[in-house]
Amino acid sequence: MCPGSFDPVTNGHLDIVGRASRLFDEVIVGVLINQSKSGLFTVDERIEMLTEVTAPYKNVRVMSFHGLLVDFCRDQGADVVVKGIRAVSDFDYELQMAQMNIGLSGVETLFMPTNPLYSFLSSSLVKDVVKWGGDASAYLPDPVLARLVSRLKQN
Ligand code: COD
Repeated sequence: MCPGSFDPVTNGHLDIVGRASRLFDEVIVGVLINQSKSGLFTVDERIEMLTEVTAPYKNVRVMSFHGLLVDFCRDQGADVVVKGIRAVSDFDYELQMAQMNIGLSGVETLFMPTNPLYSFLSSSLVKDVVKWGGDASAYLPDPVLARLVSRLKQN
């Protein structure tokens, strides 16, 4: 299970999903439906983009979920959560979540070190770069960049 907000998916996310797809028979990308936080893209749009950019990985499927990640993992029969760690700053919170999740249900979390090319990359940072006219082409898959540019032009 590779969970997240993916608002939108970046090359950092994609790198983790691609590497997970080589380690596991089946990978689910779980997009959180967060009622208390509206994103730039709807959950359906995020799923569309994720489905397009993960198409080369034949064992990856994209789904949405709400509520607890561990419940979604149980429903889908997923017993490992894969998370990317960008820097030490990610680790504190990720460790708390991993320990809570194992306490709640026994689901294991596997931490993967980020590709150094993407270690500073986040969805919010790329949104800001594109909003102010910066070049984010190294950080987003082409179709995602195109949709982001068009969405931010509308806003
Ligand atoms: N390089 C590598 N990996 C990256 C990068 C990058 N540049 N950017 C992000 N990632 C990875 C990280 O593993 C990250 O966790 C994941 O991608 C998703 O990133 P985001 O930013 O899209 O998503 P988040 O951090 O908002 O997602 C948080 C979750 C949805 C995973 C979390 O809130 C959750 O599990 N919520 C469900 C409710 C729940 O169970 N709560 C209790 C938790 S203990």
